[in-house]
Amino acid sequence: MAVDVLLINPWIYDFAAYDLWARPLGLFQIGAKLRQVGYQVALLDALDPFHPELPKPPRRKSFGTGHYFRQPVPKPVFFSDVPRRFARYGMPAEVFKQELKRLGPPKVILVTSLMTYWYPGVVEAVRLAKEIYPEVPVLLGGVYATLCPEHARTMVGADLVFSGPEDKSLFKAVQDLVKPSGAKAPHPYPVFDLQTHIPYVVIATSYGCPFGCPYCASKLLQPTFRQRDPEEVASEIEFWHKSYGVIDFAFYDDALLLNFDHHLGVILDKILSKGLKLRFHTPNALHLRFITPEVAHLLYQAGFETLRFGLETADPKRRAKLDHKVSVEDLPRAMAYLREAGFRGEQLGVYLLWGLPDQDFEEVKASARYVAYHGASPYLAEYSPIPKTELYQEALRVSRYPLDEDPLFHNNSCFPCLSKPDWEAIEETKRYVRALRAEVKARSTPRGFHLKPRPF
Ligand code: B12
Ligand code: SF4
Repeated sequence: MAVDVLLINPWIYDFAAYDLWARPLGLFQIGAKLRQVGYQVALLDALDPFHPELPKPPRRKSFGTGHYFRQPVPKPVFFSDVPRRFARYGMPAEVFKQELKRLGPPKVILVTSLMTYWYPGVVEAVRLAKEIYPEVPVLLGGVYATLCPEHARTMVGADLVFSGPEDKSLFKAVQDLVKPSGAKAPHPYPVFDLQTHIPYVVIATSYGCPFGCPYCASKLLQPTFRQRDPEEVASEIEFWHKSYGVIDFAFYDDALLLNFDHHLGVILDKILSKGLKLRFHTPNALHLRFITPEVAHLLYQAGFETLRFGLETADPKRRAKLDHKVSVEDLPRAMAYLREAGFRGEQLGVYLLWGLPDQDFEEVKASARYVAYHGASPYLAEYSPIPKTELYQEALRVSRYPLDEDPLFHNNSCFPCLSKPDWEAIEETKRYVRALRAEVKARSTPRGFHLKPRPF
């Protein structure tokens, strides 16, 4: 049957990229809704690590994560001061073109976008789609299209650009362009089954976040916080497990633990009562303040394998300016409960932001040491300045790049907010934090962990 709607997930152009439970959930949800009303939907995932035509299969790691296929590409000239190689992650362009042809001309193409600085992959995907099917309308949406709509309208070459959470206007636009062929949807869930292989499934049990951290775009992307019906989420998880044998599930929520007793608690009770043996991961950070002994126990029982929390910094002065979602005292308490419940230190990661305006690496190391002292594994997350967020004005002031001129400058790996990055010191700080993680792993016991915190 001819395809009505083709969904495209574009390439990533970056210094580094890793499939850490990364799937284009928004696009897959739209595909599900279109299938529900009778559209025949197909997927072309440029990042597909399992595509049979890849010249070399990328290495895969535990719990469904792994590498993408990667081809070195010239580094944008203004990154000449960044001593790292640049690459395109995903299938070779030839394979992408073959796939476009194999799937046949669709009636409409929907392209998603994620990080603002990954837009070159979006431009390329739209260009190739237009080259092969010049008559087919291309619609663009997603995070980049929402955060940088003017840039997307001028640079990408899509026929229509949608900003914000997918809304009725998308479905109206699709309906105006093509009538559903009447195909029957196999199920109502995001279209993970259109992939070559399903290594894991990602789930959002809620949208948005009630907190308003100055560096974060959550409110711009989803202005109101909304939680889904827990029964419906549990059924979705059960469906993927029973129908496709999926074991690993990653949550994409910005505030997964909020209202725990009436939300995630209910979902996990359902999973346990059905006797499902699953593994859960939270690559997007959880809130330390919501960890109680009961929460920790239920997370452990239900099979949470990888937990990540947001602390951002342990430095009191910066915390006062930067972060109100947790207090620094939440860390020891939460870690004690989690360890008591049975988690090991290497399962408990705590994100620390670095590369912030006017931040030095000693502060970063001291925060990492504070985290390790309490038996958790510190993970460094480089700051990416996002337009229209509160901290962006400060980023504009300190950045060595004209941030407003090109979203490429939002790339976290180039440390855009350092006026003169000391790359040696950056590598040394990374090594320092890696060594702390190794120590946490080596010395992790249920009773705790003993490292002397360095005073601030
Ligand atoms: C899950 C997630 C991740 C995952 C990976 C996700 C993936 N698919 O690859 C992980 C945890 C790995 C990750 C990593 C990072 N992330 Co992240 N991540 C998110 C998060 C929380 C959710 C994205 C999501 O899937 N949402 C759910 C779906 C349903 O929404 P959606 O895709 O936007 O789709 C909706 C609409 O956009 C629209 N839509 C989507 N596609 C289309 C297509 C069409 C045609 C239409 C009409 C509409 C449409 O409809 C959907 C339904 O409403 C967002 C924050 C957020 N709240 O969105 C940050 C976010 C995207 N991440 C961000 C950042 C900073 C990062 C990191 C740099 C963090 C760090 N410092 O390490 C890394 C970078 C990774 C890298 N370099 O490889 C920033 C963006 C930065 C930027 N400049 O763009 C965000 C916005 C968070 C923030 N701080 O504000 N991330
Ligand atoms: S708590 Fe997390 S998701 Fe919510 S605003 Fe802060 S950083 Fe963003």
